[in-house]
Amino acid sequence: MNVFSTRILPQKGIEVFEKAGIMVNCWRKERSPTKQELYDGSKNADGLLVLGRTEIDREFLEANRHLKVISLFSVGYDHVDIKTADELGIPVGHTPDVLSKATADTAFLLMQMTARKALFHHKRIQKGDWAVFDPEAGLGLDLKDKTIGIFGLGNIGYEMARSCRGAFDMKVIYHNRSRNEKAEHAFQAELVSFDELLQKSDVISVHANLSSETKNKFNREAFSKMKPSAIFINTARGGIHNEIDLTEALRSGTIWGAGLDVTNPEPMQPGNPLLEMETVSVLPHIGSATRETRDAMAILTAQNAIAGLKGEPLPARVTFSRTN
Ligand code: 8YV
Repeated sequence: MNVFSTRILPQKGIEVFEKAGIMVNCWRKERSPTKQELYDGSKNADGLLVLGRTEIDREFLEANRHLKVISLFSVGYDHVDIKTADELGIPVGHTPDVLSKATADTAFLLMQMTARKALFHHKRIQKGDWAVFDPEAGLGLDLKDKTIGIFGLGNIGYEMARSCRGAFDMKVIYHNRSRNEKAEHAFQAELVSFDELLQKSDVISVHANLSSETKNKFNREAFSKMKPSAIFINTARGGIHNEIDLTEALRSGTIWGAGLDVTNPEPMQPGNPLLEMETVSVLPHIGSATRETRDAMAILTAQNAIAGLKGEPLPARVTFSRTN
């Protein structure tokens, strides 16, 4: 048996395949495969590994019904038509849990970088602008005792809440489809309406899936309800915020700052006005990018694929009923 992988899978994952006697045919070019190249690679494969956000749509699935499994190297699955995969009986695996801490750490990092204008100060030094001491210059905001609003409190949101609570004694409020009793118990987290989240949070951190429910959720209207001192953090998917509205909200002082690991569109292009703002920090979608986390993701990606190839239940499967 063999699988086609849309990028080079980290060695730890390759080793799991080797032990199982399964060949991995990795796409080795610097860019992702085109649609045709994806079809060509999948044609004679028993399984498909999707690294990155290559779109897997209905047309592809219908043309590749022979696939025994599709294994995603990501927790997010917005690039895959899960409903059609379910209908065709192709199980789809993903990598939850193993990347929760690393992704939450990225949100926590962006929150601090933004609150203290870290990138702005770094750029100043690069320009030779380490000015004489001025007690009023380049000031940031404290986080101690402020309110963190978590939009989407699953495992990643939980880890972010834990860090905010532990490091800064922040009050935790959250907006979610259902109650998270574990977080309520651990951090006295309070479930609030979306409007309350906007109005009461000093920092809002997005940890939801991109879906028809969350797409464009943080738009002009939403930003207008936030505090002028608020910081917006997104490490989930760029499609959840409207970037034109966000840029305008920052420019006009409707909100204070933003920290983004995901942008809309991706990649963000050089010259984007957000990159010039003092209170904005942008990272190139590196939420899960640590050695340990990427290794764990590679292993789980391999385990999901192998289970699918053997016709066994996947350790971490996404199904349409779970996504809706
Ligand atoms: C991945 C991610 O690095 O897990 C996710 O949903 O966004 C990242 O961890 C990215 O999707 C590459 O597959």
